[in-house]
Amino acid sequence: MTTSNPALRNWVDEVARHTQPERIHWCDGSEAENQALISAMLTDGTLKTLNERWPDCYLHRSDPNDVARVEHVTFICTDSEQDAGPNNNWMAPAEAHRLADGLFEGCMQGRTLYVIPYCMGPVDSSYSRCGVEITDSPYVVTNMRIMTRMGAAALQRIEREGSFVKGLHSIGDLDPDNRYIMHFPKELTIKSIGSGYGGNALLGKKCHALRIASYQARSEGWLAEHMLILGLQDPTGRTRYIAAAFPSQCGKTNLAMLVPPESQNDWRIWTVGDDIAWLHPGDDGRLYAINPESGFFGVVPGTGRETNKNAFDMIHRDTIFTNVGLTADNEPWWEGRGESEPALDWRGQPFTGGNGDAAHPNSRFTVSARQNADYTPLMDDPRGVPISAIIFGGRRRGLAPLVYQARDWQHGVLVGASVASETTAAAAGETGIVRRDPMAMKPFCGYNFGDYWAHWLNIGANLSNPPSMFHVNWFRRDDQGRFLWPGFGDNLRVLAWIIERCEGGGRAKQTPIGELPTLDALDLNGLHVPDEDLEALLHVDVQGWREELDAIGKYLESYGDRLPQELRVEHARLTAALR
Ligand code: GTP
Ligand code: SPV
Ligand code: MN
Repeated sequence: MTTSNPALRNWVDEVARHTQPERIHWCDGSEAENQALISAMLTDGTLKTLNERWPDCYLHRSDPNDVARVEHVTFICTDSEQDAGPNNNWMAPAEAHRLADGLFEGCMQGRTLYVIPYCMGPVDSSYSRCGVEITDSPYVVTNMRIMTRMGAAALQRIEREGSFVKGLHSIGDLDPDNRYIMHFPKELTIKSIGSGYGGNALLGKKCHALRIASYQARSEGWLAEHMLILGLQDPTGRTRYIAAAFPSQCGKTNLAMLVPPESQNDWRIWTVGDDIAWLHPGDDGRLYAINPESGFFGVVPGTGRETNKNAFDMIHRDTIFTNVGLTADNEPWWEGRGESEPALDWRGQPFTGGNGDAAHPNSRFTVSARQNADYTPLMDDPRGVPISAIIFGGRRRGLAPLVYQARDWQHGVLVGASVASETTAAAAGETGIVRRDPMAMKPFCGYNFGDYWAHWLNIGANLSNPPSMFHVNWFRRDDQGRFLWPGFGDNLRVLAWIIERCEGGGRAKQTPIGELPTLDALDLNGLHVPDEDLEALLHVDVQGWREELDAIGKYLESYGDRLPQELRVEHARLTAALR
């Protein structure tokens, strides 16, 4: 196989001359191709089979120094440093190319170069965008086949349209000192070397669908966001769609496929997406969302029958597990699985209980979205789904209440820009540190956050029927560290209030930070939350918020003259309300 597109042909030739692979394979995405890759990976130990209760499931162990995204070596290479902004690491494009090209030189000797044409979004949608990833990792190929529309149909679209994002990837020598994830937004180019893990290596995901796409979206009038998309069908059968931005490992996958509690089992959830949303203004003045992905690369630990039954069930067949433990009878094991015991940890070492986690805290499953019991064919609708509410959230043990509503879009943009959350194992580095993570996009926005907030304000100003905006926090704790809110399926109780608010109903009280449910507003039928916990969850700590507003103000001002004036006005308004 090859291509009629000269730009693609030339690029593959040029990369092959430079990286010197032993052979070149153009991926067609077929089942036969996938099976051949899996057999080869089973032979060389890249993948391991699991026992017969886990049909067509495999375990992959990544290099122990390569288990998460690496933000400190992720670069946005715009001409001017200002355009990347204080939210990104910046390198001049020429210097970045020189550095990357040096590392890529001859790096595929003895390996196969795979050419992966893919489409982010339904192949027949005008909102979708194509890319081609070149990689020397067959593990990346099998993951990209699940996560994107990969192969012949994508290549046909590329040949028809002529444009595509170029993503060059090699696992290199896996030396952390030789690891770089570089983005050249103007050239629609990504160069990633030295990692075989997740968002560092599956270039369609964070590199293309967020960093490059957010940059493109700004000039084209849409938004590329780190958001889940779900449909919420109420007992009358009416479905509304919401999009929610939570930072990495803060509950998107879980919310996107939540199982309603017993007392609300006449509600139904439809999962449209669990990680990325591309949002476009529609002709009717509403915002429409597509999920550019076709699978889930989800956090394994915590996935249990009680917490996330849909995810638990869907990962029992046709699933790639990365960095989980193993039981003595060769089943995958992770913290929160709730059955049996680990014999080996994620490195393949005997598990003694004293040497940390059995599954790595950022261990992941890769699975087709079609295996989810809440799958909806609307995932493949080229028009996307109309969004009624946008929800921001973070992981915070204090301060941020369970839920509050922003007055309007402009206030909502300030709420999104102010998101703070504890760091998690999704990225290398210390966990549990509260940091600003605006719109959950801190690691993913391909340009200056000041310009990004201006773009958000602009999008909202041009919508005659914009989504309502909210903030949630499922992660409030008491002094002993116990979660105050049960979370998971019970989060539906909060979503139901949000939908009521969107339709002009729902009991709410005015507070300086926004509108909160009154103590009797949430449907808590069948749930026991002690009164004092509910009061704490729905309390606005005015002194704490004054300090928070100070910190937010300083953070926003660090964007200098790129900070939109509207956010200064909103911030001043909130500060006054808290006085
Ligand atoms: P990325 O894939 O990294 O973008 O993460 P995500 O936002 O999809 O997070 P995910 O749903 O995988 O959840 C991350 C962790 O938080 C898992 O261990 C979950 O079990 C846990 N979690 C999710 N929702 C809740 C909740 O409502 N309450 C509590 N306490 N934990 C939750
Ligand atoms: C995240 O870290 O937000 C993820 C996993 O969804 S990764 O694809 O590795 O970015
Ligand atoms: Mn994510």
